[in-house]
Amino acid sequence: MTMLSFEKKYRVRGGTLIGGDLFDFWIGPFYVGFFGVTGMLFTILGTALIFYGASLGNTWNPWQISIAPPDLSWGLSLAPLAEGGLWQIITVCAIISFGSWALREVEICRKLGMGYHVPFAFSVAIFAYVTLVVIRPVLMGAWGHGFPYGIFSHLDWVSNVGYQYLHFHYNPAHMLAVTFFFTTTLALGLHGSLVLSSTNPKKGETVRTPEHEDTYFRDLIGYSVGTLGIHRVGLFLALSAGFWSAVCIVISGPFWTRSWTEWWTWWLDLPIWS
Ligand code: 07D
Ligand code: 07D
Ligand code: U10
Repeated sequence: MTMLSFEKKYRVRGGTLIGGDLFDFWIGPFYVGFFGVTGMLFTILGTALIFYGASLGNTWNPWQISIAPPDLSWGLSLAPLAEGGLWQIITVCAIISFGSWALREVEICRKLGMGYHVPFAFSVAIFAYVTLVVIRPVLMGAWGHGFPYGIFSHLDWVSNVGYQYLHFHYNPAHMLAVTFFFTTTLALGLHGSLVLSSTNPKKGETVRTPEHEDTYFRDLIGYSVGTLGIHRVGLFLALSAGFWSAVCIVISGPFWTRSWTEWWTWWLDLPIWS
């Protein structure tokens, strides 16, 4: 079935979570839905507020624009717009937009009768973001612990927060997250190259079967996880990377305030050494 006739067959009403038939239509290639409308509204509002915040600042250089969270002295209260209030409203807009995007994904899954794997996966990214700008600041008692919205300023935040704990590489959850990120790229590198090597042959040669793919890895490392299995492994690795990232930052401050190098003294304190 060509793509267009497939879309005609499946672009029918139903499966919405909210709003019934109200926004159950497509604009060009995009499914709209109730959450397409909320997503669009809050994206436009959030972006407009970033532009407003930029207009209050002293640069229009896109690399340097930055919307900072309130000063720590504001604690968990609402700050005036120009002193971090904008950051607070933009954060709310961002959370509603990302949430709407995830729920629009859910509605598309329901329409197509598919599993909810994609929205579940995106929810892990949203969880990491919410950990940075809501959960950790609330646990530490001030919105000022969130990161600023700017291309370079958010890098400064990561570096500064890293050095507050002297050596962020010694954070054990950061180690796990980094290892999962690296392993994800290894897995995608192996998967992409294996699939292309068997299904994209030179002119005149035949496409190889999944048995070829299985046998390749049996010959090489003695085991093949299988053609479905590699997608489970990939999803697990990628989501673990995001999950342990959220853990590594939420424990820094709320649960560990000293240098991460010091955390490892538990090893020297083990009774077996004495
Ligand atoms: C390729 C999908 C497309 C998405 C893109 C991002 C915007 C922001 C807004 C000026 C993989 C679109 C960007 C809409 C413009 C304003 C106000 C996804 C792909 C192309 N970061 N970060 C980047 C975000 C955090 C860190 C780039 C967002 C944390 C480091 C881009 C968030 C920490 C480096 C960007 C976020 C952190 C970057 C490329 C949210 C820890 C880089 C991103 C909402 C996670 C790299 C100049 C990319 C860079 C980079 C966006 C959060 C660290 C601007 C939207 C606070 C160390 N980040 N980031 O490709 O070049 O992602 O920075 O949480 O080195 Mg960041
Ligand atoms: C938060 C993004 C969510 C995005 C969403 C979607 C739009 C729409 C529209 C394109 C989580 C947004 C969508 C805006 C766009 C269109 C149309 C993803 C998020 C919801 N670190 N470190 C991490 C490494 C060091 C430090 C994570 C490596 C130093 C701090 C990851 C190295 C110090 C924090 C990671 C390294 C330090 C981190 C980031 C190497 C600094 C965090 C990935 C090789 C001196 C952050 C939750 C992530 C974190 C984090 C990797 C070095 C500090 C594991 C590989 C030693 C303070 N670091 N790091 O979290 O855990 O993605 O955040 O040196 O806060 Mg680190
Ligand atoms: C995978 C795969 C696989 C495939 C695949 C893929 C994974 C094996 C079969 C997919 C992978 C790829 C294609 C590879 C490339 C992808 C990446 C590298 C990932 C990164 C992606 C990007 C950088 C692209 C990002 C682009 C995005 C997010 C699209 C942007 C579009 C929008 C923002 C529009 C969204 C639409 C919405 C929300 C609804 C519809 C709305 C409109 C059309 C606009 C009009 C709005 C309305 C009508 C709503 C009303 C609005 C109101 C009321 C607002 C009013 C405003 C006021 C100001 C009042 O495994 O298989 O192959 O392909």
